[in-house]
Amino acid sequence: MLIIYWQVRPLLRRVILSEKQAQADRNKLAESESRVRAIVDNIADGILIIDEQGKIISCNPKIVQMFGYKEKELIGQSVKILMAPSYRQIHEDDMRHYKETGGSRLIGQGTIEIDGIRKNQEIFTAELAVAQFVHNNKKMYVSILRDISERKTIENALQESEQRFHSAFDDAAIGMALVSLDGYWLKTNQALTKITGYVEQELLTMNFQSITYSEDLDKDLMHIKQLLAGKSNTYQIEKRYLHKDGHLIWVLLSVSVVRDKDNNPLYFVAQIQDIDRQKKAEEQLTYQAFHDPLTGLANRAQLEASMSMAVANAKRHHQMMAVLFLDLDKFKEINDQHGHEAGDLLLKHIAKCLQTTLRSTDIIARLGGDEFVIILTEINSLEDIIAPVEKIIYLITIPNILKEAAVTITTSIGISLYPQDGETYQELTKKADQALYEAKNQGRNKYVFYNSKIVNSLKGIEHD
Ligand code: GH3
Ligand code: MG
Repeated sequence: MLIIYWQVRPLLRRVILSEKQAQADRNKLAESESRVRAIVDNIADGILIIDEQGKIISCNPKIVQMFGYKEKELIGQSVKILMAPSYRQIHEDDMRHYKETGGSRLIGQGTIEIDGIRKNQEIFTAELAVAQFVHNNKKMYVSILRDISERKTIENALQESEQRFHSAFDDAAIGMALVSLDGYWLKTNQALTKITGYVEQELLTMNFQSITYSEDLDKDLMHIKQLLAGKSNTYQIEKRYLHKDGHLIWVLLSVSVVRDKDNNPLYFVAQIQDIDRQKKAEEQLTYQAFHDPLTGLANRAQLEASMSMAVANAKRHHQMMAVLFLDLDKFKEINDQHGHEAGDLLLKHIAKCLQTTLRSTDIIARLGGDEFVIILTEINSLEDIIAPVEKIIYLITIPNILKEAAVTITTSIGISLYPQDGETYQELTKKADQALYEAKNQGRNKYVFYNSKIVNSLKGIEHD
């Protein structure tokens, strides 16, 4: 018995060992299977096993969740139940190809985008990858599906917003541009090419400095410096560009800086509005507010402002000034004899004559009618007053040809002095007007100082 035992012992041992081994292998397989099952059940992608005829053999919970069918509703069904009509055709073509050649065209393609259809008929975009394997000598397919409808919605929204930005940029009624940190145009729109006269290809080779009017460049650069230093987020200025054909054009420029997530500046976004017409109209209005429309000389408002400045300047430099009040003699008769138009021509001629005779530092204004006021600045002697006054009287007297008739006119002038006769516009013009009245009384075509005593004393100073 013992002998027999010793003889079969190695065999028994082998049997026991191999049974142990088989048990260990079974355990290992079960472990591995449960590991795979856990992965398949919990993976974020849907997994379908399909046979050669396209029938669903098995699916994981994610497929159930993705398509809204119960597992038992899917098993044994054609996979077409999960395909939107748009994709069914592709699938049928593939199946036909498979029958003819024995190979699926979908295999080895990586992932493709398909339209899936849920039980509630909602169509959604999914990513599909297909692999082939053999089970019990039968070819099978494993399809891995990922619902990307949310990603697609975001992608579409992004694309739409990008398109909206592009059309808002390209078709904007005002000029728009992206500008590099060193001032080069990176992208410009149609409206900007209209404002500047340059086409986009030309602008893209230039920087904004080269078309900025030199007088406006410093203020622009100062704002950019502040923007880059983070002292402000945007700035807005009125400035002038040099149009391609050479003329200046006023624009309202609004600039902001785009920064990366670390707050480093990337580029500028500029909005450029053509305000040339408003600006010119504004300039015209300002001009009209301060000038006499007939002669272009300063009007009363401008005279008042200029005289305040001249007084302040004379005070600072301890200088004298003379205020001359001119009124043409018997001007009404010119109008009566030659017509109002001829009278206008004469007024314009006199304005020109005054402008060419006096220094650029002197101020000449027409108060209306045949009245003019002149301020002679930087007076150092009586001669500095008398010489131009006598010259004016002489030049106005020279006959003029108006409408083919020789016209002669004279003028009377009243003179007040700063600081002796007053220090304000009101005082000085009032006293000059009083002196003018005196000149008219004394027979016209002459000048009279408001205060002859001062003139005498000035003469005395001169003689000393
Ligand atoms: P006097 O020597 O006293 O100054 O006599 P005058 O005729 O010049 O009288 P006054 O200065 O009082 O009148 C100025 C005249 O100027 C009155 C008006 O007929 C005329 N006048 C006023 N404005 C205009 C104008 O814009 N154009 C023309 N042509 N004449 C004007
Ligand atoms: Mg007059």
